[in-house]
Amino acid sequence: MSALSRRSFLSSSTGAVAATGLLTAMPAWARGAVSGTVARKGSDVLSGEHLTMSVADTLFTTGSRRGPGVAVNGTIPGPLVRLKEGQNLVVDLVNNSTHGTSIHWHGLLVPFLMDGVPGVSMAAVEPGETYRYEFPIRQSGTYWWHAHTLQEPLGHYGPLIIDPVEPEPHQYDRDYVVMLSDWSEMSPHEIMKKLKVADGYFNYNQTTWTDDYDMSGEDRRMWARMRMMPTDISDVSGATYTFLVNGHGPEDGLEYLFRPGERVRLRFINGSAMTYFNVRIPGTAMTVIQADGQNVQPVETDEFQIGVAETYDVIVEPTALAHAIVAESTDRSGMGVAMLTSRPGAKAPVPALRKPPLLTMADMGMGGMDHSAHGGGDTMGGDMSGEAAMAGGAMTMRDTSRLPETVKVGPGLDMVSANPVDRMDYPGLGLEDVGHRVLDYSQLVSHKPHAEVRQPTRLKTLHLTGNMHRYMWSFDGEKFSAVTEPIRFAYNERVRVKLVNDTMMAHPIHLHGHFFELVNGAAPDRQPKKHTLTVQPGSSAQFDLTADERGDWAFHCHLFYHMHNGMFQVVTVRPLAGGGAK
Ligand SMILES: [Cu+2]
Repeated sequence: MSALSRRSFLSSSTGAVAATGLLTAMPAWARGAVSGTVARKGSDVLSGEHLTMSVADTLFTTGSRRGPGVAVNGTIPGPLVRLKEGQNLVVDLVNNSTHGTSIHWHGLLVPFLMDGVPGVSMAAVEPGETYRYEFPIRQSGTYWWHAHTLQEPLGHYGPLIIDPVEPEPHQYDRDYVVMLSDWSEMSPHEIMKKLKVADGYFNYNQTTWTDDYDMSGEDRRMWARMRMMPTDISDVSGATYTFLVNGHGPEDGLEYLFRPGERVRLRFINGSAMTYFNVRIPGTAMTVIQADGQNVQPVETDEFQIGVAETYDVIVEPTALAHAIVAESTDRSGMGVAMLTSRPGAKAPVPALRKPPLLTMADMGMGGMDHSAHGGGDTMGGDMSGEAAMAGGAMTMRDTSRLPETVKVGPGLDMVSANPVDRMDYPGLGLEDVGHRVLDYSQLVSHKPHAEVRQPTRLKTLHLTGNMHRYMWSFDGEKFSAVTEPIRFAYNERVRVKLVNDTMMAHPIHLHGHFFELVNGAAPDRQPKKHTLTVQPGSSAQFDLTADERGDWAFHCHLFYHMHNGMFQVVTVRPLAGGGAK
């Protein structure tokens, strides 16, 4: 935001104070009630050992859209919390809004009572209340914070950077946050209601007999018979979302300045409720140096997909006058845009939205099946051998006898992956054939070897399950409200967790309070550490976990409406009392 518009914001909020007669020293955002206050876009920086973060209801506008928002310290996103590894932190969370609130420190190693998940580690902070967080900072890297309540999609989130004690492994001249998010003028309650009524409500890319998708009539009949759509990629799309970069919509012209020849560090954080982004900076390569706050061996790439709640730090050395930073939603219904520019106002062309991708056999959990038996081709729009094979596929997809008995079969489960395979080397939907380099998980290698080299002593398998048509989501067929037992790990146990995705959507699975290591083909002591892992549609993915943080921890899909509709569990880490963990 420019100095000028900042000034006009300040003067207009002063006007509001005078008009309502509240001549206190409190700024408008600290008083709570909406009173027409519009959130400022972008973050201020908060540093030090004692911070105050005040939550307030607000309005938000972007482009021609205007609707409800929740601001922290007056901005969306809220403040950039910038800390130093080894310091202590005290945060007073002041709730001036009309709903329950909390802050979860995403990716931080904190005592579990400081983890900020209402219902698991604390009660929601009610309107008018203040809650004090207090914990030491034991790590460094790029993270973020967000509410674990319905306020999150409204704007209650912000970036978190912890500078390391040791010097950074890479040199750079500028250091910028690129926080991606999605905002709707429709309230989260309303969106949830619409998804319950019709899961395709926001899908404007529906297939019709007159569209120009590359599909045969046979394929179309097959998809129709399964009551599924190959374009069913995002539950909520650009039809209602505006995609934001640091709170700025595409029309706001957000700029990141550089001088030619400089090395620029961009810290990408996906703070969206529901949107996976494909990130490109046409005309310049990106060198990925950090994933989820952990340094990785540098990987040069031209594009990467960032799941909800993941972070990637990259270094770029731009050469042109300007480059567009493009964050295209995976369903290609819109994009977040900002300019990396060497001169204020200079712009690079923004590429057009690419054609929406189509789901494939692999996304249906048949990735490893012998396609030749069905006539070859692994896209549903390919040269499958006809309706009989399709009908067979549709039957296989509902074959619940393939599930272990730990999975509850019921109305909450409408699909089973017949042959889920590991897809760590998959770049993400629609990026298989873009004609340039795309990052995938198999390329991530820990920058330094880690000390933990124990082999896991146990394999814990969990199925990611759902029923698209009823908009029910779950682990092992049971939504959270029906679950009676947490997932138990013994303190210090080394366990391998296998996630099997029985749905046709990618789920970003997040474990609180820990890092786990992706089993991605890297040497055991170089497996990359992450806090959030995308399990690709119809696939399996494994991570190794050392359960070395005591307490009760949330474990959930980070797609907001999946979490709220059941894909949530509690992981309990306790010392063993007698027998072994189950
Ligand atoms: Cu999910």
